[in-house]
Amino acid sequence: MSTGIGVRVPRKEDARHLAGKARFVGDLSFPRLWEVAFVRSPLAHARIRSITVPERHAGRVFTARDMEGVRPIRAESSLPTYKPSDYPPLARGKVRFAGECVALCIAPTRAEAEDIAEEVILDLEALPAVIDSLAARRPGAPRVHEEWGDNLFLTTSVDGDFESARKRAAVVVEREYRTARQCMAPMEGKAVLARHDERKGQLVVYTSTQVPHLIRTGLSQFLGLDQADVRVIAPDVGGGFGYKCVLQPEEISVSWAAMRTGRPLRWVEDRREHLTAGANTRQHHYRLTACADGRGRLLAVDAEITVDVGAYSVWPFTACLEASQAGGNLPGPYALDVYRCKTFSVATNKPGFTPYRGVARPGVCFAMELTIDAVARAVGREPADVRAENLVPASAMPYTNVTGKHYDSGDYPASVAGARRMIGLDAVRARQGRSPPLPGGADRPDTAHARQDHAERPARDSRRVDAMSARQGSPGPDGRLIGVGFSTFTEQTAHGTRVFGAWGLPLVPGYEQATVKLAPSGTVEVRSGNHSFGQGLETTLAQIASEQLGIGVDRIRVTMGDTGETPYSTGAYASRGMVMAGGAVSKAAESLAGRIRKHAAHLLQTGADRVSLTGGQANAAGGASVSFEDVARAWYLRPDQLPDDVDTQGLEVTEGYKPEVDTGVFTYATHAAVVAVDPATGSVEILDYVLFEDCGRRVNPMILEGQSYGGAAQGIGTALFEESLYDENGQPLTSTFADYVLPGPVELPAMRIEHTESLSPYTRHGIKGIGEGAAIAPAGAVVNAINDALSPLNVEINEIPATPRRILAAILAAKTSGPNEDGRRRSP
Ligand code: MCN
Ligand code: SMO
Repeated sequence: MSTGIGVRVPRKEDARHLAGKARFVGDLSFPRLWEVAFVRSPLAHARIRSITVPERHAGRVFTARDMEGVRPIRAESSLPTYKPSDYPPLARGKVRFAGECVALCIAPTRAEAEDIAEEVILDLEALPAVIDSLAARRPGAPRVHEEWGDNLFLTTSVDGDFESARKRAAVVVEREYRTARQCMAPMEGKAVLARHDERKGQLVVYTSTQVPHLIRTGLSQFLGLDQADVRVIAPDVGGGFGYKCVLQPEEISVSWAAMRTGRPLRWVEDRREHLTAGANTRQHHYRLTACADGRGRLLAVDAEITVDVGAYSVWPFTACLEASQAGGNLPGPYALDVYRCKTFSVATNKPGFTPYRGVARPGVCFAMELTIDAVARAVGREPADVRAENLVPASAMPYTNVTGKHYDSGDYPASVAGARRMIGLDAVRARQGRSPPLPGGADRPDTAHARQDHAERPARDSRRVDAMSARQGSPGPDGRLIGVGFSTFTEQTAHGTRVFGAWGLPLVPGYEQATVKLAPSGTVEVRSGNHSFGQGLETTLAQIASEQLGIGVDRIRVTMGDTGETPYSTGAYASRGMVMAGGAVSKAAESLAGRIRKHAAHLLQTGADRVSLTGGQANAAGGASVSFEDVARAWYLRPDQLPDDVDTQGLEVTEGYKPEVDTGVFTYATHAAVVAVDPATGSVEILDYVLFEDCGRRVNPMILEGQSYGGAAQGIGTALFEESLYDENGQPLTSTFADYVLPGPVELPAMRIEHTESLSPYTRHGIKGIGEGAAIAPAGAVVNAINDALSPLNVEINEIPATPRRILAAILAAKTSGPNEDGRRRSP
């Protein structure tokens, strides 16, 4: 049976995960290994007057003063308005967020190290903190980096003739949107173990990362070491979601302390550290104005986007990445002629911003998709129709949009049609007793039409139909309101050099390399410097090699995550693994297949072009065959069987790869949700959820579905639950999972997924990335559904998460103060 491209091969890595044989940083052990605990700042903004270490702990506590010669993390960018920040791994002079590392304590156990940390005395002079990103933009706001004249890491702008488009518009929709600060909450937090290898004279760092080679580059840069003297190994990694694609200060300080003490040292992030001091992401604010004609066709969009970047810029992706992505991606899948945008990347006294699955696009998708629905309501049409009519049509592909993004292939409107069919839009509308909502509160349901035969709804799951019919109507018998919402996006994946270069990053990723080898035993080894941390790349890279070499994945060993064993790679992020590492493996495996055929041809006494590879054998056209083992044995152990002019390149190939056009390949999807909102409590239940998506050629459809379920689950967390809160002094308020609410199986709907395959013309096998995609659309779909449900109450939610508290507050405000001038009460 084939185990090549398109086959639902069970994940290779699961054999060890399910048997408890996986090894994470926390599982490693070395003689003399000690553990690390950090003293972290209790204040969000303060000058450090002194740090006092009790005499009895001398040699077990280190501060910035000890780390002579270690450079602060500094992510440079060539963008003209950008200001880099200096982020010392242990605070120097000042602290700029609550939770910033101030001292590193070591002891045989974590508990003992924490006891020592408790006894370190910090004398801090509190400074006023700046917490709100809009307030931080105002002149006179306290400054996070005193030497700057303001709190702006970066401003960007795109110009367009918005004003003349506005004059032509039949409707103008103005909105303010907010997305919450969030964290990623992977099962395994950050973890790093560093030791000095005496024999090799090498610093060896085991770290839970998506980007081992980048971490090596960063460690050598900031510790002042030659890259050859650093080896980074990412063992099993329990999820990353972007959090682990940047260099963390703890990676530097633990590495430094291991060299200083000559002792293996390990730090494992605990949940409180993760929730309060580690992972901060997603927080955007939008002012958005859209102009449309009387049918809802977009004429122009104007946006001001503020991203709350926190105190420091991460390396290497900088404080620029999020807002640059937001500004460039807001027009999304829409054919828009006029676009004007300003972005502000603002420093505040919160932990620095890390990329998170979808990078900026969950925010822009939310803002744009709510705007599309608002335009549809303004013109009194079905949002799904208005959405589909505004999308770039398939006939225009490939299409370069208003911000210069080059969409390679696809049929975006067909994804709306697909999601519409899957969710049964007409049946939901019939059940609601209203056709598309009308503007200005005129869309009250005609309750006479509220009862419908639910048999017409084409749902597979009869329990779901029952749940819907029990709650049908508007409001239904249980008082809940039903709503349906859509959300469409196109996502640039596997960005190439030009795209990263345009963001001015200190490193410009682009190509990828892979090594593929026929081992002496006749099995295949694949080596990639990319990493597999949950997304299944270990299996899908093997599938690509299997496709090219005609040997089963059970006989292919994939090695990743170790700079000592793999070719350089900038690593796993930007949904680039399958396209880039997959492309490199494909190319290297193809070359290797050619060499195997050549060697086999000698053994088979035929021409290489008459040899094919299947089932782990080289088969001559006439029927004779030799096994890969025979071929390997001939080359490695019995070259006397091969002619004198044998190709001495051998059976190990390293190839580099980048797509033919390297501006990224665009995956796209439409999600749709049906929700029931209880106007008495503000609670939301997702009754149905569908995804209709594309990622070009699917390598492993089963793994992909897992990617989509997981991504959508995170997106639903963004939509309804997750929020990292800080008080006005910058004190984190969500420090446990009791306060930071993650969706679990009870909150998540049973999702249904359909795939279409719009092959990319630019990549090997037509593959596009998809690892981030499903996290992008849920907030748009779910909140559009909530707003559809609440439309009889003239309530519109424009802030996420759409918690019961926010929904109730908006309903109450609509009741007490009536609708806004355009007939709706909005939040915020
Ligand atoms: N795949 C496939 N066919 C395709 C495309 C992808 O079978 N045409 C499969 C591959 O197994 C691939 C996976 O889907 O590994 C994701 O593909 P890709 O889009 O190439 O993304 P990467 O491999 O580069 O993974 C990174 C991506 C990102 S950027 C984040 S963030 C994210 C994500 O993947 N973090 C994840 N998915 C995650 N999944 C898990 N379980 N854990 C994370 O931390
Ligand atoms: S946030 Mo994913 O690592 O690009």
